[in-house]
Parts: sequence; C-alpha cells; structure tokens
Amino acid sequence: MRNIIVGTAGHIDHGKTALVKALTGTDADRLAEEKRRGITIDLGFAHLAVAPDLRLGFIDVPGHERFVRNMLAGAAGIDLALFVIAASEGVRPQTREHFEICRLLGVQAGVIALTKADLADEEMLDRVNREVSELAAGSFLESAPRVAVSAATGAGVDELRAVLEAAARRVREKEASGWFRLPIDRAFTMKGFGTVVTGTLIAGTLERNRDVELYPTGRRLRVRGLQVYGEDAARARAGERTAVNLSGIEAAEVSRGMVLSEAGRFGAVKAFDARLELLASAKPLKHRSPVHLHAGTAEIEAEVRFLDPRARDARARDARAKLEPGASAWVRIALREPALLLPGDRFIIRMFSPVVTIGGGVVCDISGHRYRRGEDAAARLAALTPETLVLEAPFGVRRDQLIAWTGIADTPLSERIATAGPWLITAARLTEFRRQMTAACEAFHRRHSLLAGMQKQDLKSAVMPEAAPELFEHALLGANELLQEGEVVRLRSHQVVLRQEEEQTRGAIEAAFARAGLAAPAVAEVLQACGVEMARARTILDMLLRERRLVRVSADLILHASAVAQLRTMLAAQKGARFTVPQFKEWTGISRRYAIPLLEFLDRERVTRREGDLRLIL
Ligand SMILES: Nc1nc2c(ncn2[C@@H]2O[C@H](COP(=O)(O)OP(=O)(O)OP(=O)(O)O)[C@@H](O)[C@H]2O)c(=O)[nH]1
Ligand SMILES: [Mg+2]
Repeated sequence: MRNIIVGTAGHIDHGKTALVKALTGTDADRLAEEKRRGITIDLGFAHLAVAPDLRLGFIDVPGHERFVRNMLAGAAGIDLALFVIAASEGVRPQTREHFEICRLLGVQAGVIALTKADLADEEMLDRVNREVSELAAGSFLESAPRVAVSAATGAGVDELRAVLEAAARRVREKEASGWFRLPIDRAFTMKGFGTVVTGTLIAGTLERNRDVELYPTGRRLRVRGLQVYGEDAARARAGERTAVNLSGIEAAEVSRGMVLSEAGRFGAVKAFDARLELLASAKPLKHRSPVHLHAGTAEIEAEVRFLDPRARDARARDARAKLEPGASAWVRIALREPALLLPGDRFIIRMFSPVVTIGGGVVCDISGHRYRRGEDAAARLAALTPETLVLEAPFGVRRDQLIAWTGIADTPLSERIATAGPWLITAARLTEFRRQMTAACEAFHRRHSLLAGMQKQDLKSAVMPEAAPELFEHALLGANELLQEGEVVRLRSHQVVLRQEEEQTRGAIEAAFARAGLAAPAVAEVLQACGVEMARARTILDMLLRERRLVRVSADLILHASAVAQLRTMLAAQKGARFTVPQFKEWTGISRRYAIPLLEFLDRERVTRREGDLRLIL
C-alpha cells in the first residue's frame, strides 16, 4: 500500500474544504465554530483509497491569514500540494503565502485546482490561468497539472481525482525504514482509552506496545494502541495518518509541536545551523531578529544570527548589517524552547509583527559547533558531512551521538575515521594519542627505573586529559607496545631490574616492617638503616607500597601488609562487637600516637565504623 499525504493550500474561501468533501465525501471541518462561521480554523483530515494500492491522506488547512500557524502545522507533513485557486477570484495574498510555504518546505509536487469554475467565464479562467503561470514559474508547481472544477456541480471532480492519483504515483513516498518520527498535531482524552495523540508519521514505523519518547519533554511512554486512518492497527508506517493511544501521560501534558520518536535516540536542541532563504516579499532581515519558527507541527520563538563571517565583519563596520530580500544566508537559529530537529528538516520563519511568513530553510547542523574566530562558517556548512563532525571533535564522538546529530543510522565513514569501542575518532589522532602514550611510558621508565610503570590516571592526564575515560581505555587497549597491570601501565619491554645491592636493601626494608608488626617503626629510621642513599631507599619504599607489601596507614605510619592482615583477622573474629580506643591499644599494643590514625584507616577500609567513643566491627 502506497501512502501519500495531500495537503490543501490556498486563500480563504476559495473552496478547499468543499473540494476535499467532493473528492472524499468527508467534511474536514470538524469544529462547531468552523461549521458556524463557514471557515476552516484548524487542520481537518480525510482519506481516500483511490486505488487498491494507493491511499491518499488529505490534510485540509485554513486559508484565513490569522490561522497560517495552523496551516503550517499541517503543511510540514505533506508530499503533494492540492493547490486551490478560485477561478472566480484568482491569486490572492494567502495563495502566495501558502505557495511560498510549500516551496520553502520542499513539497515535491502539486496539482492545481481552479475551483468555483461554475462561477467563472472563459475570460476569467484565462486571466486566472495567466496569474497562476506567473506565480508557478520556475517552481515545483511550474508543470503541475491544472484542473478546472466545481464542488457545487461536481464538474471536473472525477478528472481531478484521476490527476491526483497519477501525481501521487510519481512522488517519493516517505521513508518507512529508519527511525520513526511523529510530530503531534492533536492530543485529547478518549473515553475508555485515555490519552490519544494524532499526527502524520513522517518517517519509520511504529508498533503497538513500543516504548517511545515524547520530545522535548524526555518522557518515556508506551504505545498502548494504534489507529491508522481510524482503523485499529498493529503497526503504522511512514506516510500514514496515525492515532496513538499512550499510557503514562495525561492529554493535558501533551501539545501540538511535540514529537513522538525513538526512546533515548535523539536529543532536543536549543539551536541549530541552517541555510535560510528570505522571501523577496520580506523586509531586509537584521542580525539577531526575533522570529516565530515553525518546524514539523511546532511553533517556537527564535532568534536569527548570521554566521557568515563576511556578514559578521560587515556588522562590525555597520550595525545595520542585514540579509536582503530574496537572498540566502548561513545562520544559527537559537530557540526559546528545545525541539527535536534533524539535519535536512525544513522550517519556516514568520515575523513578529505583523505576523507574516518571511522565509524558511533547511536544518544543516544540530551539533552546536563552536566556531573559532575567523572560521569560515559558510564553507564549513556547505561541505558538512557526518564525517566532518567526527573530524572536528578533538576527542572523538560516540557512534550514538553521531546518530543523534545526523539521524543517520549507518553513516559510511572513510578510512580517515577509526573506531575505538563505541567511539569514532580521527584515525590520525588516535594513532598520535597512542604514540604519545608510548612515549610518556618510555620517559617514565627512564626516570623511575625501579617502578613497574605509570599510573593509568597519570598517563591519561599527560596525553588526553579532556577525553572521556572510556575513550582513553579503548585507545590504551589498542596501544600495542603498552601493557596494563591493574592501575599501572608499562611498556611491554620494560622490566624492573634491581641490582643486587638494591635487592638486599629491599629485603632489609621489608623485613624491618615485617618484624615490627603493629609496633610500627619510624620510617626515616628504617630508611637510614638500610644502607643505601636516601633517594634510592625512598624509591624502593615506594615500590614496596605500590606492590602492597607495605601499607600506608597515614602520612607517617607504614605497616607491613601481613600485620594489617592479622589485625583484620583478629577483628573479624569479633564481628558486631564494639570497643573503645583504650581497649584497642590493649589488644594491639600499639602506641597512642598511632592508634587513632590506624583506627581511621580501618574506618576508611570499612573494617570498623565509628559510633561516638565506640567502634563497631563490621
Ligand atoms: N459555486 C461554488 N461555490 C463553492 C465552490 N466551492 C466552494 N464553494 C463555496 O465557497 C464557500 C467557501 O468554501 P470552503 O470550501 O469552505 O472554502 P475554504 O477554502 O475551505 O475556506 P477556508 O478553509 O476558510 O480557507 C462555501 O460557501 C462553499 O459552498 C464551487 O465550486 N462553486
Ligand atoms: Mg476550509
């Protein structure tokens, strides 16, 4: 089944709703106020299976200039425009505005309906045809088929239906593979069901019982039920008008503009870079102009900032720097509220007062790139690819992050990009990091020949301090000349070789502590007595500490590991008991000076816990 969304467009009262009814039998004006006033206020929906394999979903939009914002919420999802111009009236202001909106939103194709043909004579029809040709010249509507119709008499309606079918077979369908996105246009409570949201599924597929995320709120919700064009369905596909019954949320917490999409996959953004086209009918646009931004079904207050360095230089010279009508520029758009947007998404901007459409464009980058002074933003954005985002990040990008920034699941990457676990990083940089790690270890071994190797944290701080710990780990894993032993990294080729004299010293120091047990000797005395110069003796002491043959209890208290182990065993035998400091001194024979540091050490090691004057054995 092919699903194509057809959106009406055109000036108020030109017969859009009447035409949708003539084509489908459905009155898309569903609000009481619409029926009373005889105008469309909000989006209306209808559908028609024009052939067994082709279904058209109609979105009927209001033509009134005050409801263009509602029109925009519908226009974002359409594949084919049903462009309505009353033959009795010709091109009017919202004919133009809707035309520009469809063009800026990248609507692929359209069919032009010259409605109210029963009210127009040959001459009027000719004149209106000429106006339409002028408007459509050079645009997506240039060669659009035209049909004169009357919803009143039914003349031309069958022909229009056939022309729509043919056009719908030519346009590209929405992409049903890939991530799903459903910009919400309505949210309401349905008796017996709870919260229901509706929208056009613009990409992917959605199944019942799926966990989804409501952007930008971050709420995780479950799809309890689905309807496609009013029928219960187990799954909805891109291009289908979809109603989703959600559990875990009240209808009042959901509003038009929010988006249902993959849970945890994307992140709503508060700024993005884009190519912006200013309409020829607009006034010049100043740097930092406030605008209304429309994207998907959302409407958000925003500010337009020029990125082009030439524009910025010009601003320095001339505070009145601006974008000229009909021109395009690279801009950063800052949003008042976060929104889920992806590169390639189209948007429209409207002015604050009067509220008219002034331009639109395409989202290029949502990564929040920080431009360096003098960086050529135009050149960067014009050539931007997913790979660029990896090359720009000094410490790489997680694959997940790249997907969140681009919406592309399996970006093909060249050999310039290397993989380190879940990270993507410039291959040359990864090689360089590994070279620097090796060099750092070499230098360390030269300085500290008696140490097994460098502490891992020291190595990270030396080579890639700002990198995520995980990236560092993966980089380290791939450094072939290095070896990790616990928290220590060394060159594979490095071995601690002690000279005979040093071996003896090492033995002497260790023995001195072992003999003393808990009656810890003064460190300086032991070192002085060991027979080598102080600096060497200290290095050997450090070595014993690193190897955990000796344990540093406090700044000036070092015990042999066996003494600590004995103490632990002794205390473990009385698990749950409480004791005082004097009792502890009595048991261990330790001096008052060392009792407190030792107890504090035991607290840190969670052997004991202090409870006022007592200690509890854990
Ligand atoms: N004679 C004649 N009247 C028509 C025709 N189509 C629509 N009308 C009438 O024109 C009026 C407006 O029609 P709608 O279909 O509501 O116009 P619309 O474009 O949907 O208007 P908005 O949604 O408010 O922008 C209604 O009174 C219709 O009955 C037609 O082909 N011939
Ligand atoms: Mg209408």
